[in-house]
Amino acid sequence: MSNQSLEGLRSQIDAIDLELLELLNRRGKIVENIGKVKEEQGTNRYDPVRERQLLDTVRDNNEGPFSTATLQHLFKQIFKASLELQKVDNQKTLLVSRKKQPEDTVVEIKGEKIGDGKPHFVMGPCAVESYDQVKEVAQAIKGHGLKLMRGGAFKPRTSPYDFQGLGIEGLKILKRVADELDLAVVSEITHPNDIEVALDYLDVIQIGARNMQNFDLLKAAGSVDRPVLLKRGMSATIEEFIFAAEYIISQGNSKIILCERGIRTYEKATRNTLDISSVPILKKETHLPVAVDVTHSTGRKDLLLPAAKAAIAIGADAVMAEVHPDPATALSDAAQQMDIPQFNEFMAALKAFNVVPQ
Ligand SMILES: [Mn+2]
Repeated sequence: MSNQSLEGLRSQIDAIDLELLELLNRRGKIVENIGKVKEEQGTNRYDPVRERQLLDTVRDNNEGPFSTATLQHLFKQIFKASLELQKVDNQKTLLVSRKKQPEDTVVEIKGEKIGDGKPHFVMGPCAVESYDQVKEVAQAIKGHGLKLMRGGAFKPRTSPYDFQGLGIEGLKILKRVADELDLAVVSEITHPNDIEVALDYLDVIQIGARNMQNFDLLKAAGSVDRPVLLKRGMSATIEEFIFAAEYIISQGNSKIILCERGIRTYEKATRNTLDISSVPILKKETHLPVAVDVTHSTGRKDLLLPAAKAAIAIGADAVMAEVHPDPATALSDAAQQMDIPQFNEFMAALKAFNVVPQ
């Protein structure tokens, strides 16, 4: 075959490629319009029956030289790309999305403005054990000019035989101590039916890692006017985490603080793997403030300070850690809670790091 005819054939291919490109994008525009119509109708974007019909049409009309399987594979890729096109469109409409609201959400809790650009701290024991225990930690928190006190009353534990928390009694202790010292209480609620009761005792409703996809609980927390601290599930992707927050905001409550608390990986040197890069990703994708729980992500006292520095440096709005007057006797997470002198050192080191208001 002469060079000239080869060039002629190649220019035919070039023209067809341009035509294909134009046709694919024309198809894409129609797909976008279909997406809009489906959204108005509230119908599902993915339609397997329609896709089957299209694949059958390819089979019935294929005259070669490509095999039907090859062509069906190529068309499957086109269908997949079309769905992706609609997905990007769909994400624009998420209420937690930065595209929906470009400015930061600031969650105000008794004067503390989480998301105002300064680091905030949520400190306190893993579990509420007694009034005296909570009071001692609360005084140390107050001593550092901090406002937010955490403490677990409902404790979802890995083993059903481990300490399950004091329940409502624990919430009452937290509330009493917080009132005495003008602190705000952050505590976990594990059952949708307890959300209403929690309003009497809590300034922030925490939804724990194990409940991140408890959709009834998310909806219940979303239907009240109280800030929610939502922890990332231990095996949840960032996308799943964002959708969990969307469950809350979709019910009307936009006072949400996202909390990275480490994810499960093969690494055993730490209790979980602190996914530090999730912080800027979450802040980029959503308008919500982001906290980092340095206790449960690392599970190691010697890593609390470097992890807290990293969290603040990468843009976290709050750091959460556990403090207990006598960690050795704690009913849960004994190994990883700071005692009060360690907590004082932790705060002093962060002040020296020059990120915490003096
Ligand atoms: Mn704990």
